[in-house]
Amino acid sequence: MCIRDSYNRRLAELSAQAVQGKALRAGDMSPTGAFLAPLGDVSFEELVDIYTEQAAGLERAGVDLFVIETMMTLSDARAAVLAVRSVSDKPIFVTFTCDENGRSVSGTDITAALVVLQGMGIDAFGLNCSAGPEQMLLQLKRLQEYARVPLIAKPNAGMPIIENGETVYRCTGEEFTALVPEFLAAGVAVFGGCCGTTPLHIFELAKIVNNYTPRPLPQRRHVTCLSGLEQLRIVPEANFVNVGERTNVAGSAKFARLIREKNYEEALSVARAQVEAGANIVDVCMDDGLIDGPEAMRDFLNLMGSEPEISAVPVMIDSSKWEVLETGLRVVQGKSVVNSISLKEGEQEFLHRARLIRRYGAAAVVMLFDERGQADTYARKIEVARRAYDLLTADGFPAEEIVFDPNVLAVATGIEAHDGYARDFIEAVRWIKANLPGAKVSGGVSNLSFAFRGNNAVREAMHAVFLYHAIRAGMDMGIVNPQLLKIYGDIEPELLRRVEDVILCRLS
Ligand code: THG
Repeated sequence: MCIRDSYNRRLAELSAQAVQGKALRAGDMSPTGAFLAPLGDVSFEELVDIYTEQAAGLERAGVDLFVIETMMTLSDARAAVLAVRSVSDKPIFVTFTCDENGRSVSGTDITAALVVLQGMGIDAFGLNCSAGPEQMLLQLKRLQEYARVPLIAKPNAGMPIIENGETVYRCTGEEFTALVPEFLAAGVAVFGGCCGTTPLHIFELAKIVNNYTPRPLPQRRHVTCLSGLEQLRIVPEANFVNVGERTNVAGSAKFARLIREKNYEEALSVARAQVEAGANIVDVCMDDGLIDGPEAMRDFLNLMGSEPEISAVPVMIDSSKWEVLETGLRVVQGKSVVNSISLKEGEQEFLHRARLIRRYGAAAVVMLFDERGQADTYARKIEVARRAYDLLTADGFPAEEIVFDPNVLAVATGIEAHDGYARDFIEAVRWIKANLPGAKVSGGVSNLSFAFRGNNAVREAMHAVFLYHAIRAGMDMGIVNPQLLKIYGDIEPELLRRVEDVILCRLS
């Protein structure tokens, strides 16, 4: 029996004797002291194993709930939640510590952390430690806007003061509880103390809190929400979301060369350029015969995670191999979107993967593909979209976390059967938005113009015309090169007319 396991069990047993059934017992979990790669030498999988050992001991000792506290990075919190969920169905509370700007130590905005973790199914979220009750209240008010779970406040007894080389806390019990009514108004339903608090503080707290009942949970609109260090909320009235395509070894010869040569420094500059040019999400794909996919995905996402300007935005983890997607899900910061899953290998595999994605708290691109192949006509697209939507939502997958991709296929290839591809995509977008509530629609826009490789003027005009019509039909996001986006109104009229004939299939 290992030490962590028996230690936690013994503590839980002692607490059972002490409370005699008169109180709930929380199994407490906090940072391990080890840093995740690349800052330290612990891998995400090892961290999950460490937390699992602890959670298993606490579960065997019969704790009533799990309290994961003083979280400083989102990765730690995700690892701890995954660990608890692998051994127990008991409630999970998570609290972060943050600075006065609401950032965790690793830079994640706490509202982004809330969104990720509530997507993973935790039961309450909040803050502990941090910079005293006043600043904590400000941050809880920000959290309140997004919380679908009760909020937790466990402040220190005021700001720490150093006196004769020792840290002391000066807040009296009364001062400590002065803001409780405001905390309650901000939706806080769980109170406690942290550094410097004594039984007296908790006694004062209990006196006040016992006069209140928790407020009912707010009914929030279900919004598609992704995050890097910051949140990206895709509300219906939001602008079109650009997904940067260049960090794709299959879509960029330059990026492929940089990854093969392990020149990660310059590869990162490709990602940075995408964000600077306006990418709201970065698509990362390492599918190439000469590249070790899982390793490259892990290393590149880790490096992106240590660059705040890049990791501000969410990642779209792009691969045709499930192993690579799951590797990405483990290491990625924030709430990402997996690109992609489909019904290609049948319902069982589809739902299995969707459940795993949920467990990691990510959203999913669903390609309109089934056992019969790619949906290339309007009728096939809506048939597969309906089926995938019904299967996912019946299984508990939130509709707003489904991003359909109705397959942007190349037009004007010289093959007549391809002529209606863009029109059918646009009509499928319209149908999905009208019939599958909450779902979002995306597509790989540059695929459209593969027949015009080498003629960038035509390609850019095609993309602009396609986007103009697809966005009006309801397309929410697209994988594009944000550095080369042209505006519909700027296209020379003759070119515009001809390109529009092609896109809308107006010639046949
Ligand atoms: N749907 C989803 N994911 C996708 C696609 C999709 N991922 C990949 C792809 N399609 C979208 N990404 C790209 C990236 C680059 C290009 C096209 C699509 C592209 N590249 C140039 C070319 O091949 O001519 C540039 C080549 C170079 O610079 O070397 O066009 O549809 N869900």
